[in-house]
Amino acid sequence: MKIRLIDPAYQHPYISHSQKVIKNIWFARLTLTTLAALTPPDIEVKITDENVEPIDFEEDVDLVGVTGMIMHAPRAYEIAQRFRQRGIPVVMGGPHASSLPLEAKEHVDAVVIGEAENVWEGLIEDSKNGCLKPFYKAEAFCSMEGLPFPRLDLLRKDAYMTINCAQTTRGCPHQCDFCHVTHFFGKTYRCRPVDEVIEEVKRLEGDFLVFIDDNIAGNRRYAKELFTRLKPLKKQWASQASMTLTRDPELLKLAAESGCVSLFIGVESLSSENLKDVNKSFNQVHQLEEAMKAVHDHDIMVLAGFIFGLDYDDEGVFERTLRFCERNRIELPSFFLLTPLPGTALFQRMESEGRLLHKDWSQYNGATVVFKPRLMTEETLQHGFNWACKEGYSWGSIFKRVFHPQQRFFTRVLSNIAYRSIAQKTPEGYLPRLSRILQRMNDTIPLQNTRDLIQRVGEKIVEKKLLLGQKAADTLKLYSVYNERLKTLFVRLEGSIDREGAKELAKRLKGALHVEIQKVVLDFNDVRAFSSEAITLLSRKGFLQTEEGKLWVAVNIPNIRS
Ligand code: B12
Ligand code: SF4
Repeated sequence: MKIRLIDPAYQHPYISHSQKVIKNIWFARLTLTTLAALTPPDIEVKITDENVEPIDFEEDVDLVGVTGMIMHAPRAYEIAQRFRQRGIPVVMGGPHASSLPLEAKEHVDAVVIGEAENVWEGLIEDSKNGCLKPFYKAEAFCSMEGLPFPRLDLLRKDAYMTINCAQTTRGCPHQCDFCHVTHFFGKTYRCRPVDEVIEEVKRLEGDFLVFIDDNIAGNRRYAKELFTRLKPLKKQWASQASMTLTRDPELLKLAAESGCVSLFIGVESLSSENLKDVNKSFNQVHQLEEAMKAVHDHDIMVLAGFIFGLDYDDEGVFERTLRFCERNRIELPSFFLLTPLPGTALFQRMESEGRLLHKDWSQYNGATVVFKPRLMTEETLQHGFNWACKEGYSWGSIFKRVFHPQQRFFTRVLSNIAYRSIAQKTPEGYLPRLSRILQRMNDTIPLQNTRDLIQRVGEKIVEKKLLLGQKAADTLKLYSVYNERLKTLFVRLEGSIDREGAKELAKRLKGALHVEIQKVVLDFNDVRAFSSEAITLLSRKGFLQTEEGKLWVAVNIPNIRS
């Protein structure tokens, strides 16, 4: 019996990669090499990754297996159709088919839902006997012990940056709403025996490998043992980890000592409201800069993932995020558009709110807007994203992020050049019109005279003196968000306002006016101390109107008369 396993190419005008790019930055997934390893030895099995070589549709085979992420689905279905026209049965598995098995079944003879380890041999037997079932789903997740080593020998070694890939764990202890891993593996996080991983790594040629885990440090005890055992092998490795790794100095040090040279870390957003909204509050915004520094201090390169289009993102998010990357010298920023993947909590929410624009899966690629954003129009989100991708890999930005004395300087520059070649293919975008304004309106204004401030204690009660032991904040913080759909700028003030602070605030508010903005809502609820002069000044300038229908609408203003 002969089996051909196929990884469909993603055919898109600018997101699909050229052979050169694949050679420079891609590593091979372990999907088909794992399936091949699970195939009984008496069966001839071959792999075609259509990204690097064409499919022979005339080949004489008995069974075709196709995999695919969401945006590969249309191409996977085309491939299936071509083989089925010749009477060759096709089976499909992978993230997309596992989420939408009924849809996949319309195009193939059999669908494997979830992991293949416990069903693949049986499926092959059924295929031999001409009695394929429509669906195969293992009753439980497979054991992580004794997994066969992936058949890397079946890949075209010269086509990728590396084919040296291994997996140490499956799943992730977290459950971020947008992530498919949680849907696929449920709440499980399973680790392979360290001995087996070490044996597999030893067999890999060369001194660099990629652990394709979703979160290599999800179980600290396991990770510590793994890293300790990796040390003597003197390999260099890259992987993915959640931010929690950066908070464990011992683990981070061990990772570096064991050869970790780069980590993909899902930062996702600089807004704690966004992170909370997608169940990712364990990324703590106030610790982000420190976390990036901790990774850099161990000379580990950071590939930071950011998502644009979350519900609390306004049009200031693109510039803010890019400046964060530059300030924190993030070597390889990776920007994605929020993409609701079928099966995820995010998809369910977007669908129930009627916010999905369509279900053309080929567009669900992380670089095309496929849903209605909350605070922006689709156009603004798409253009802002395009701008960030291009600007993030402009020479100016690369210079700010990587040009300073550090180890592996050339590796950092070369990877940026490779990423730049992809970023340049992004269609033109623009920095949204209000971006600059929003940067100034999300800032901290230092105060000059906090001694005479009146403390605000409750809704109505105001005391002339500060409460015992309490000190008025010596800054005024501005948090602003622009809702493009409502054409309204919301400004939340936090801290204290003295006369000078009020003057600066008034200046910024006037400067924020733009033809786009039809209303500015000023919220004083979190102003804990103020001077009456400050309030009088703001009132005289017209910022404290409370009537609806005006340009300025103030809410929760301190009551200076009580
Ligand atoms: C490595 C990886 C990558 C690499 C891929 C490199 C390459 N050469 O393609 C990189 C980093 C480039 C990448 C990019 C992206 N990725 Co990715 N990636 C992964 C990752 C971490 C590991 C894949 C892997 O090797 N797994 C190990 C194998 C053994 O597991 P498996 O693939 O699931 O296969 C098992 C079963 O699914 C089943 N099976 C799978 N296929 C088939 C086929 C048949 C016939 C059968 C019988 C069974 C079967 O059997 C296997 C053994 O049990 C997965 C997460 C994960 N845990 O799988 C995400 C994942 C696949 N990626 C994902 C996404 C979204 C992307 C991006 C779109 C991200 C983005 N927004 O840009 C891009 C798209 C890139 C592209 N153009 O193709 C999602 C897919 C979700 C979905 N529903 O489609 C995943 C699940 C991650 C996530 N957080 O949600 N990715
Ligand atoms: S931490 Fe990463 S891998 Fe884990 S659920 Fe969240 S996004 Fe997915």
